[in-house]
Amino acid sequence: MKFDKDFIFGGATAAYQCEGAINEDGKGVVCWDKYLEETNGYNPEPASDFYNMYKEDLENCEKFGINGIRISIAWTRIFPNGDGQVNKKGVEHYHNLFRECIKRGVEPLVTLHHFDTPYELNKNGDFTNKATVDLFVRYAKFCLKEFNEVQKWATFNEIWPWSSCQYLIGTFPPAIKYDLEKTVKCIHNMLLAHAMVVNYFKDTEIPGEIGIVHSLQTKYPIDDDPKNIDAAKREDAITNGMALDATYLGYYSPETMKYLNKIFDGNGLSLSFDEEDFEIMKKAAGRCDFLGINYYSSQWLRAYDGENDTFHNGTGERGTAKRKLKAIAEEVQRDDLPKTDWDWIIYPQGLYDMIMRIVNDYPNYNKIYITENGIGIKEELNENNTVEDTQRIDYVRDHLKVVLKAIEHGANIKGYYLWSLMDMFSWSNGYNKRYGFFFVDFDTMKRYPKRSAYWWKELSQTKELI
Ligand code: BGP
Repeated sequence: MKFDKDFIFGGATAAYQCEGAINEDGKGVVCWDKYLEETNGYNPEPASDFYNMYKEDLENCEKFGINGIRISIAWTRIFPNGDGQVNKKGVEHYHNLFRECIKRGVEPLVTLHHFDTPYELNKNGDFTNKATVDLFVRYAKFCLKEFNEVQKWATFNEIWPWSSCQYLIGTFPPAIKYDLEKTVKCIHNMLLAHAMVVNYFKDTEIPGEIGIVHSLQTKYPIDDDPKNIDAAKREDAITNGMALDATYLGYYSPETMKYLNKIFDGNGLSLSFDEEDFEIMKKAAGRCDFLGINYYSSQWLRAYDGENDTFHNGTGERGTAKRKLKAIAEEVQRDDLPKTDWDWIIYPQGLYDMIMRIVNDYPNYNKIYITENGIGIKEELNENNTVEDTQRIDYVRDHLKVVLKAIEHGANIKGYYLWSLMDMFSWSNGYNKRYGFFFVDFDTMKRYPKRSAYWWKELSQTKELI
């Protein structure tokens, strides 16, 4: 059970969740700035202070064998309002950060949009508005040309969660609930923006790789009742099918359209897309260098035709999550499987099933990185100034085992980035859901390696999973 010598043993971050410095050096306003305080009651400042402490974090990476880092650029540091003039200080900051990565032997994989749309653009409809697509493409082109230290680019992080949390579940700003039309429009326009950026990257022959990061959970029917099988397919079509089809086919397959139409019919709506968008998507479909998979959990589903009814467990109080979506599906909590305090079922086999589905159904996927995987735990420092996070080690080991199995069965997987490199805040769950290799004391900003960091160091040296 060994990884190749060029396998990336990485750690993942996202600008808004770790940088802090939200008003420094000309940064513009992000849709979360006010929203977080007002609705969730916690502050994005100073987060993990990565803006000022990145040198220390990268030094830790080097010390602990972490040879890759997922970073996102904050759009509002480059174009403070999403539009207009370039903010030189923001540009300079990311040059310094990327240079430091290279100096430490920690290769950056850089995401252009990780849930942090500029406030004004989010207010005007986020990606449901095609004006945002054009502005995103402008910002992306600027970054791709400017930051030539970067060899690995991802356009978006998690189009489905970003769209559905804004417009369906209502846990991300502007917190609109149960608007299916907006949700699907947002997904589609982001997939279109991705394709436009990929085409630009390839047409202008920018060196390096470009890809996209999708959140992919396997959707299983709770039993073999045809109605429940149908529900799992509906859920799959809107969460996974749209994203994978657009990325690798350049259109939505007849199967995906069949289940999307069932969802829309069941909600008394009709579905349509601009045909010319598919021309752009088709051109990009074979040109995507890698797929980033974010995987935490899978879902079991049964048919549901009642009214929408959801509850987000953002506090880690077990058994409180609820998700029933009209004419899509109801999530069934399987009590026979382990889960986290936030009701996320732990199921590594779901990652294996997803990888093999991609390998079989989308043979032009090229290459996969596991761009996020990890477990959120309520943790405290012990008397030895560390955290004995054996639960995290077990979680990661079990997921890496299926990664190795998938590689053995023909999947081209080239790296794994733990979510998260160090502790940071979670969008809708606050600061007590910790994921990092490094414990962050949010009062002093001091970092402490957890047991998992030592385990990772050994793994990245030996490449052997035991
Ligand atoms: C992904 C996001 C990350 C991160 C992670 C953990 O969806 O890309 O930004 O937050 O999930 O999720 P959570 O913070 O909800 O626990």
